[in-house]
Amino acid sequence: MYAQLVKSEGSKSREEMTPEELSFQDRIDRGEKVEPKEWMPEGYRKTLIRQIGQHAHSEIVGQLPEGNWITRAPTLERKAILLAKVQDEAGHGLYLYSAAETLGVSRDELMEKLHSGNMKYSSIFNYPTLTWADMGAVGWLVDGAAIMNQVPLQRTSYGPYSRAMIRICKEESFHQRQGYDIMMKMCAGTPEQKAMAQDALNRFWYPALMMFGPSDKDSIHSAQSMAWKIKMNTNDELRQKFVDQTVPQAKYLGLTVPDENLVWNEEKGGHDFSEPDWSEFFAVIAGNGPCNAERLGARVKAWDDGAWFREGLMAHADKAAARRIAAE
Ligand code: BYC
Repeated sequence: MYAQLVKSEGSKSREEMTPEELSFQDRIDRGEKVEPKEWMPEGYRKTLIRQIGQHAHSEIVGQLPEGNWITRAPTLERKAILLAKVQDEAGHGLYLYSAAETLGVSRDELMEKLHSGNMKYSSIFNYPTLTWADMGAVGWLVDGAAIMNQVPLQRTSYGPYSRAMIRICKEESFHQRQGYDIMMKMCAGTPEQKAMAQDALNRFWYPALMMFGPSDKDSIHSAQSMAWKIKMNTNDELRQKFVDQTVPQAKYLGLTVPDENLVWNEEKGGHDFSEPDWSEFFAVIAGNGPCNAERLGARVKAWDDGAWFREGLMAHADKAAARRIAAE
C-alpha cells in the first residue's frame, strides 16, 4: 500500500522479530493502546521520545513568533485572544513534556538536547512574523496544518500521547479559527490590508507545506512509525489533505495561493500542486533558516534567566523534606 515509503533503519520483518516483539506488534495491529509501564521495544520508546519531545519543543518555540505581536495587536480584543492562544501553546508543551517523561526521559534532558541543537523543533518557527497579517496566516495555515497532522494522532498507539492529543486538538481548532478570522477581517478591509494578507499567504504557504515533513521517498522514519502507529498517515497524504482543505478557504478570502501549477485533478480527486523547495527545508532543519539562531537564543536565555527560580524551588523542596524527616 505504501510502496513509496523507504525502509526505516533498524525496522524488522515478522521473521526477524523476537517473540516479545511479535506479540507487541500484534497488540498494535489489534488497535490496543500501550501504557507507560508496559514492555515496549527500545526503538518504539526512542521514536516516541524523539517525536513527542520534538513536538513539545515546537509548541514552546512556537510561542515566539506570535509572542512577538502581543504588544502590537491592533485592538484590546485581538490582544486578549492572541495572549490566550500563546498561553495555550505553553500548556500544549507541558502536556507533551509530561507524556515524554512517562517514557523515562527527564524534562531537563529534553531541554538540554533542544538548547544544544541535538533535538529539532518544527521548521515553521524559523520564519519571521513581519506584519499583523502574519498572525492571521499563522493561525490559519500553521495551526491548520498542525490540526491536519494531530487529529489522526489522537488514535496513536501510545496512551499518554494519544490523550494529550485529544485535549490539544480541541484548542487548536480555536487557534485556526482565530487566524482565519483575522484573515477575513483584513481581506474585507482596505486594499492595503488585503495586500498585507496576500503577502502573508505568499510567505507562509510553502513553509506550511514543509511542516508535514519531507516527501515520502525521503521520510526515513515513516515506514516504521506507521507500523507502530506512532504516525497514522504518510507526510504526503497529510500534505495533500491540507492543500485540498485550504485552497477553497483561500478562494473564499479572495486570495491567490502562490502556485502557478495549482489545479484540481478530477481523476485523483485532489489538487495537483508544486512541491516546496526541499533544499530550503533541509537547510532550515539543519539550523540555517532565517530565525534559527534568534529562536534558540531566546529559549536558552529564558532557561538561563529562570535558573534562580528553579534553584529556589529545589531549595524549598529540600527544606520541606528535611522538616518532614525531623518531625517523624
Ligand atoms: N520540522 O522521517 P521523517 C504547532 C525531520 S507545533 C523539523 O518524515 P517523522 C504549533 C524529522 O524529525 C507542530 N524537522 O520524520 C505550535 C527527521 O529528523 P530526525 C509540531 C522535521 O518524525 C505553536 C527528518 O526530518 N507538530 O503546531 O517520521 C503555535 C526526516 O523526516 C520536520 C508535530 O511535531 C519539520 N517540519 O515525521 C502554532 C507533530 N519534518 O528527527 C502551532 C508530531 C521532518 O531523524 N510529529 N523533520 O533528526 C510528526 O507528526 C512527525 O514527527 C513529522 C515528521 C510529520 C513532523
